[in-house]
Amino acid sequence: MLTQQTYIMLKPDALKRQLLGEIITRIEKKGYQIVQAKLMQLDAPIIAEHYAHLTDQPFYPKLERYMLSGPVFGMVLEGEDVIRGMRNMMGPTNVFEAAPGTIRGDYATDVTYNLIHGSDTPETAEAEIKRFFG
Ligand code: RTP
Repeated sequence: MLTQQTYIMLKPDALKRQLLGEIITRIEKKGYQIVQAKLMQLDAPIIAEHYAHLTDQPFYPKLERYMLSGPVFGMVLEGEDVIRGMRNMMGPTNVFEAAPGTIRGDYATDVTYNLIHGSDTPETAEAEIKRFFG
């Protein structure tokens, strides 16, 4: 048993496309618990902190515009091996590699506008939960 927590963020396109309920239903049906959740409008500094590993990438301005384009829905999920489990449910960043049945594979058609973020390691999960929930 490896009960852990992860930070999941439904990005602005998920809210604009009214996919919040659909994605949350999948998470609940899988068996993960939502232990914290809130709607947030991010600003440029917190986006730069969250995507610090990408700020020098040519696509960063597009990523920043996307993340500023509307509210996001942040959640802390708890469950057994939930970090890996959610990354599997999300599918890879590149939507063209995301298999049907994954969230990105079923609903996203673009590498940037890919609906959802999930922590990739226990260390980033801890930092991200602290960043967005204090
Ligand atoms: P996330 O942090 O959002 O879960 O995404 P990830 O780990 O799957 O991927 P990462 O490489 O950290 O990229 C973060 C987000 O940047 C956008 N992106 N655009 N080539 C591009 O235009 C490009 N590459 C990445 C995506 O929104 C990605 O989720």
